[in-house]
Amino acid sequence: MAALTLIVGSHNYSSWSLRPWLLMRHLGLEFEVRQLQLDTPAFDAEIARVSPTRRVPVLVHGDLVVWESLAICEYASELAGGRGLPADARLRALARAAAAEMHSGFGALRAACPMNARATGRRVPMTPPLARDLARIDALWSGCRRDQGELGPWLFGEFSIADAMYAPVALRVRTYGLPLSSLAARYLDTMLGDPHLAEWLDAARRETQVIPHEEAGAGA
Ligand SMILES: N[C@@H](CCC(=O)N[C@@H](CS)C(=O)NCC(=O)O)C(=O)O
Repeated sequence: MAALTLIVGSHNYSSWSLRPWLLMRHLGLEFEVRQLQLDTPAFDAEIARVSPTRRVPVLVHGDLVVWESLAICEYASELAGGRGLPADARLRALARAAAAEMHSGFGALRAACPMNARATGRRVPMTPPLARDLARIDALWSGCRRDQGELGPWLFGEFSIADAMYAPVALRVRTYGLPLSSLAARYLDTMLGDPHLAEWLDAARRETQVIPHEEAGAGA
């Protein structure tokens, strides 16, 4: 198999990079990571050479270049023989719906609470749009726990693309102290206890880069 290279942004800030990276780690795929720190001259100089959208993440597999985090996750799942999605067709449809909902939605959460993996103790105002996004996330997480809890600790039992998509949301809940129901908080604990996520967090803590416009809720 040709070498797989995942090009990612800053560990601390690049939520879209975290998603396929975490899935690929869970799938046990061998891959190299190339990092382009966001918001730097090096990023601007390099990104157009590797990404048609000038964004990360990008997966390079031989002469194949896959952009868009969700497409990378789907391709990684295929490389792993379909792991990363539930074997059951109905659950697979629901996992894909949950993943797509994250990929295309939750604009208020993403705008108010940028991923800042290493930060804790941040606070932002709870506006109605943010509360609506959070309520929907809570309903999804707790519904999955209720319906699939006996299959395993993740949203659809085993770790899937859906979990990869919500990993940055879990980090946002932690950073900004967002409130969750007890059932949804159980899923949060599973995610925050994940050893692969801990590896990404360690890398984020070692980074010294600070992007001021991504630093929300400090001193609030
Ligand atoms: N829809 C894209 C979003 C990718 C994206 O916005 N990536 C950000 C980093 S998290 C980026 O590359 N930003 C650099 C820029 O816009 O200059 C995906 O799912 O991969």
